[in-house]
Amino acid sequence: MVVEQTLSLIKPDGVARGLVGEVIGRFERAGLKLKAMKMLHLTKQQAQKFYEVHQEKKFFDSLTDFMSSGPIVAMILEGQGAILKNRELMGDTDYQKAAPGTIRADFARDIEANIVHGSDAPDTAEKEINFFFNELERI
Ligand code: DGI
Repeated sequence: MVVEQTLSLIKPDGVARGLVGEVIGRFERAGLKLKAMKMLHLTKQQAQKFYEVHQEKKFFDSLTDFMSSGPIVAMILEGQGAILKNRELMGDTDYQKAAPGTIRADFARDIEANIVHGSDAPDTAEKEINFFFNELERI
């Protein structure tokens, strides 16, 4: 399996509920290495840009309101098959369909406020990493 990097976000609900350490611990115990990390608060405009692929969806406005409602933690995770591994640790977008033991099954109570974001493919991982981190911030 190839060594990959992926972008992970702990969304405003995860930060507000004190789940940062819990989520990062799960990533580290699964063998994903933290290569960069910061806390930031997106503006509505920045959230719209990040989720632009969803701009035609009916939940776009509430999703971007939510994503700009409080601080988030952004991370670059690295490891063999990191993109899929992170998606597996997160669980299905809909927490009610997420496998037991996944972050969303264990903590999410809403399809939108679902604790974490993770890139879904190599091209989106590269794009999303570049959205949040410049060259100096990456090791
Ligand atoms: O990559 P994911 O976060 O698992 O899912 P995605 O890229 O399909 O959607 C991005 C986010 O948009 C997701 O984490 C929560 C929100 N979302 C997705 N589908 C729905 C939704 N929000 C609402 N309200 N309703 C949806 O059907």
